[in-house]
Amino acid sequence: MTTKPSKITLFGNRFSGHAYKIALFLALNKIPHNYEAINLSQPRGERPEFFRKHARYGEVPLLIVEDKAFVQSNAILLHLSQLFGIMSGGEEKARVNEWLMWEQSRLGSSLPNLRFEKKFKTNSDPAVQAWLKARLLDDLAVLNTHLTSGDGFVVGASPTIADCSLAGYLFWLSDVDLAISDWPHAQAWLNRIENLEGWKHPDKLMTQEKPV
Ligand SMILES: N[C@@H](CCC(=O)N[C@@H](CS)C(=O)NCC(=O)O)C(=O)O
Repeated sequence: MTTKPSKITLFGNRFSGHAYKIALFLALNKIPHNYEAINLSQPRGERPEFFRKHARYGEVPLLIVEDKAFVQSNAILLHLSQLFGIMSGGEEKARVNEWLMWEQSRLGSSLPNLRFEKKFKTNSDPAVQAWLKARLLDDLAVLNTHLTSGDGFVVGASPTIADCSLAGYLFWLSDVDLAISDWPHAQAWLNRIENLEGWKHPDKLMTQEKPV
């Protein structure tokens, strides 16, 4: 492990599961940090200047470690895991990385996009919702099947950054009118995450937020 950074700031939004992944990692590992809420209903050009300067793609999460900026949730998780020497999966690191890549292209795309269409978008196209829902159902089946075997977490018997990532949006599954109980192995795994010391629901973890 390199020297522990003394100043970490997470820029997030209380509706963002991608930001929650980082908040969850920091909470589970009791890593002191500041939290700054970004109002995503503001046009990109009107968001705080510091955020606009450092968030390369205009999105949360943005993590500032000392004076360096990091974006893209799974890249941030990888960086934090390396920085603190924790939750990397040890000898199974390649497997952890595999799930992080899958999350970005599948579950971390289908679920947030369907949730956005249903919860936040006016005049959402039912065909778009149907396409996203079909992908999401496939993704939940993949995750549930994977979790039928194994030692309790996505890779091995201890939580890794793959768990932080894959759980990012799942505590909000009811927002897309689905119940995790239909995927019992995924449900049992989420319960294990909920029982970890320091865990908080996304609605509780990113609270210093003005309503949007
Ligand atoms: N691939 C990115 C996705 C980040 C993302 O989609 N962020 C959304 C919130 S969940 C955002 O900031 N949207 C605001 C905007 O696009 O203006 C990651 O994993 O960090």
